[in-house]
Order: sequence, then C-alpha cells, then structure tokens
Amino acid sequence: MFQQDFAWGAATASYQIEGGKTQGGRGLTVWDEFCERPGIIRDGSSGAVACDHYNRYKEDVAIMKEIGFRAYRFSLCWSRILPEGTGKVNQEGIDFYNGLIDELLANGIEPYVTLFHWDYPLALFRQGGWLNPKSSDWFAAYTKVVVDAFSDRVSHWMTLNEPQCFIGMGHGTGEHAPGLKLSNQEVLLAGHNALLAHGKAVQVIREHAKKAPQVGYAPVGVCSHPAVETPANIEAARKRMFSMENDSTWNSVWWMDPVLLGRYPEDGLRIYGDAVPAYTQADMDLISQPIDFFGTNIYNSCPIVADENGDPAFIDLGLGCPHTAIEWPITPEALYWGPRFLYERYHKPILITENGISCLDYVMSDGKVHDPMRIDFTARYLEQLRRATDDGIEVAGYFHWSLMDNFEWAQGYHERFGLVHVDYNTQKRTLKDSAYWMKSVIASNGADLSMNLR
Ligand code: GCO
Repeated sequence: MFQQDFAWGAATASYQIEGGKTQGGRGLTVWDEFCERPGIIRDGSSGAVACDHYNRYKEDVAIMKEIGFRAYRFSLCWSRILPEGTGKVNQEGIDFYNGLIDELLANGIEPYVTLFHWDYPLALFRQGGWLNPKSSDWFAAYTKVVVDAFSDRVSHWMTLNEPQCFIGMGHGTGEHAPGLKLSNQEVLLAGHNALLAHGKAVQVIREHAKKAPQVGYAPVGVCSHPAVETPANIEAARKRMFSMENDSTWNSVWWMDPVLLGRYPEDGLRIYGDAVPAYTQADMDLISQPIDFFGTNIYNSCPIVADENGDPAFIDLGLGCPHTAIEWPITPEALYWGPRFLYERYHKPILITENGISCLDYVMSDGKVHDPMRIDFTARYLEQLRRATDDGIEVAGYFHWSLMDNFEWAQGYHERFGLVHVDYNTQKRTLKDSAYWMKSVIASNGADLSMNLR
C-alpha cells in the first residue's frame, strides 16, 4: 500500500508549458536561442507559446483539482525572475509564480518547485554559463531570491532536473540547448559546477526558508533490473545500475554519488581519467549537503542477467518489444528495482519525480481522447512501485509526466506525454481517459489500479 500522505502529482517544466516568451519582463533562455537555429527542432517549433500556461494557469490548476492531484511539480523560469540571470529582479515574474502558488494552495495542491529545468538564462550563458567558475554563485543568488519570495508557502524544493541531460546533451552531444559539443574535460567541469550549484542552493534553502523545507534533487534514474529474479541476477543488475561502462554522461552514479555519498564513483574517476576537473574535499562536502528526499525520473530500465563470472550481461528485450511512441521500452519493473536499488544505496525516501509515456493521442470522433496504452502503462508501473512500498522501500510520492501535452525539447510538439490533450491551435484542453482513470487511482490512494480499458 502507498502511505496515507503519498504525494500523488503531475509534473511539468517552465519552458515546456509556460509560453509567454516575451511577456511579463521574461529574459531570454538558451532554449529560446536554440529553437531559432534552422532544422534543430523536429517540427521547427519552440516554447514561445507552448501551452500558454503563463496566461492559463488558473484553468490548469482547476484541471489538476478535477483529477484530484494532491501535489504539482513545476519548475521556475530563472530568467522570468532574473531576466539577466543575476542582478535586477523582475517583479512581474515573482507575481506570476505567486499567483500560481496561491492558486495551487487555494485548491489544496502542494507545490513542489524545481529550481532549474534546463531553461538557463541566455545572458549568463554568454558569460560562460555552467563553465564559468561563478556559475554556482549565480545559482545560489537566484535561489536566495526565490526562497525569499516563495518559501513562506513552498516547502518542497528540487534543485536540478536531470544533469545527465542538460550537461550531457546540452554541452556534450549538442542535441539540447545550448547545443555545445565540448571536450569531456569541459563537460565534466560544467557538471562539477552544476553539482556545486546544487550544494549551494541546498545551503541557501536551509538557511533562509521561512517554512521548514524538504529539499531534493531530480536526476535521471538510469536503471537496471534482473531479467529473472534470482539472487545472482539481482546482484548483477545492482552492479550494472551503479557502474559506468563508458565515458558518456548517461549514467546514475556520476551524478548521484557526489550528492548522496560525497564522492565521485571510483570507476568513473578511472574511466574519465584526466578529464575529471580538479576538485577539493571541500567541494564534495558542499555538494553532499544533506537532502531530505531522493527525487528521480524513471521511465524504463535494462534487463540484466549474471554471466558465468557473476558480472552483468544485457538481455535483449526482443524483436517488437513493447515500446512507446517516442520509442522508449516499456519495462514496469523499473519502478520496483530502481527505487529498491536507490533506497538500499542512498537510504533516502524516494520520490518518483517523473514517469510517463508518449502516445499517439488525438481527439477522436466522439470528442474524447482514448489512451488505453497510457492507462495500462501507468497501472503496471504503479503496481511495481506499490510492490516496492510493500517491501519496505520508503516511497514518498509519484509525479506523472506530464500533466498535459507540451513542448518535448528537440522533438517539438511531436510527442504527447500528457494526461490532458492540448490542441496547440486553440489551446483547448481535453482530459484523456487516463486523466479520469488517474482520478480513481488517487481516490483509492493507489489501492485500485483496475482498468476498464475502452
Ligand atoms: C526529461 C525531462 C522532461 C521530458 C520528459 C519526456 O526527463 O527528459 O525532465 O522534461 O519532457 O522526461 O522526455
């Protein structure tokens, strides 16, 4: 069973839903610039308008209320609050988030705030961005403005969303903004500065929050699970989940161990070698400022068996394996083994800060959006998460990605992850069947996951 105060929520991010690109004094972000590059976004779109949440947030909060969400995870657009990233505060930006927070609380919905979900201030990027040694101080100063403004009502905070992506894809492969293809040295330096920023933000929240804060972090959970649940396969899957096979940034441990254990993982230091930036124990002490919960985004995991030496060996998911519209595998075991392995390693309550599925949704001839795949997917993943709680893993909540269809980064609007369909031409919201199903799940606190698939 899920705990009585389980945080049933939906998740979004500022650049993906707000729009209002030039409204209310907002400063430009690296994603605004990135989207203007020809051919970079699949459908040539941007988040300039997105779901127009900046102007429609009251309607969206009413939808959250209708579904019965107890919590809502959203991110703040740093440059809506500090248009230049530092310096002058934009009161209209503060006013917008005050309005959203007040609307949530008036509807009994707990705000869970992500400080940074990739929309980095363009003005700071032009000063070096995460490569600038001052970047963690910039982030700390931004956090102070936010905590002063909102911490009388907000008590749940996440610092960074998915450094694997905004560092790895934004600074290494160039698939995401700011579209850099840097050396490993520079990528890891940017990553180290981002981790320092996390630590400084935790310090600022602890020192200045008006309401007792619960502070967390939201890296991707790059997960593994035993293809067959034998002791050897379980150990092999655990070993793989917390190891690094190569020098890419797509892993769990390089981003989790510093924050939770105060050190970089040994095999990462070996694999990255000279690319590892110079750092001090003081850095690691700062980065590993205690946090209260371990937020993580889990969508799928790799099936593993133990080879003859007990080492992890991948099992192919097989031809035509179940997958989502964005071509991610469907592996519900991820929400048992990911939380279990993470809890056993880091001993922090687990918060699923993202989990969801992209489907080929559209408004059908009956005016409804039937999305049986999303219902089946979510039921199976929640069943596994419930199993984890039954096995004693402390799971504090589940945030479905996403509340509504939105701007899916380099894929533009091609992918639909929402429980609520958005017609981008009219901004009409339509609750999908899964939204009504989610309502019944929340009402039973996750006890009833039955599906009357249509
Ligand atoms: C992520 C991001 C979200 C994505 C979602 C679907 O995890 O990549 O946090 O912004 O939109 O995960 O890809």
